[in-house]
Amino acid sequence: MNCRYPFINIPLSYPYHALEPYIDAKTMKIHHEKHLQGYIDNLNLLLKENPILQKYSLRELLVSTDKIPAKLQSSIQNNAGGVYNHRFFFDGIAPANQPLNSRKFLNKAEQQFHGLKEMRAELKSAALSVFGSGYAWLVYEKGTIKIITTANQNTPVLEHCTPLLNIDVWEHAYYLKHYNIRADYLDCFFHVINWNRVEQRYLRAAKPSFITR
Ligand code: MN3
Repeated sequence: MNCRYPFINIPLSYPYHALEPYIDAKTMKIHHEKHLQGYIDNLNLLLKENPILQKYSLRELLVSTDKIPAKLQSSIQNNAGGVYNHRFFFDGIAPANQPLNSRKFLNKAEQQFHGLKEMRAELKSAALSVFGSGYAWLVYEKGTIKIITTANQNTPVLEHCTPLLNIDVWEHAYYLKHYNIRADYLDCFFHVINWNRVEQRYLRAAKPSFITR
């Protein structure tokens, strides 16, 4: 994984049309080749102009805000956040109906939210509650799965929790297919969650020896 300057746009592990009919190929292509690419280009430019920051990984740029000069903090947050959030997003989805290898995460979620339907409803209502642009997330923190939201390209507080899944609710993620109807996009999104990836992230985070990094 390319996690240091210069950042490159890694090809997705599936073709753009692979998530049809739930997410259309055109939306996927523009999202990956224009939106994510834009954040990568802006981040590279920022680091080119500020070589002192080139030694930091993507994660360090987001977590070690004390090392970032005050005047650069919001541009770094927006652009490093845009790269992190989008890579995480594209890696958390996959063609529908993938066989699930293990159900440890889903069993935990079922137990915690009194059912998967309930977890999904809560996640959907969190995603609908994001005013303007942002993300809804499943995160793991201190033994618990939580649902949170972030605005713009903000990331969860990575020192304290491990992200398991994010839903991009910027309009560019769904406007071509669903126009302004975010709820319809969310119903489609639930078909393309890569539960095996969520499971891997969860198992890694839930290991007693796991240290967030
Ligand atoms: Mn996006």
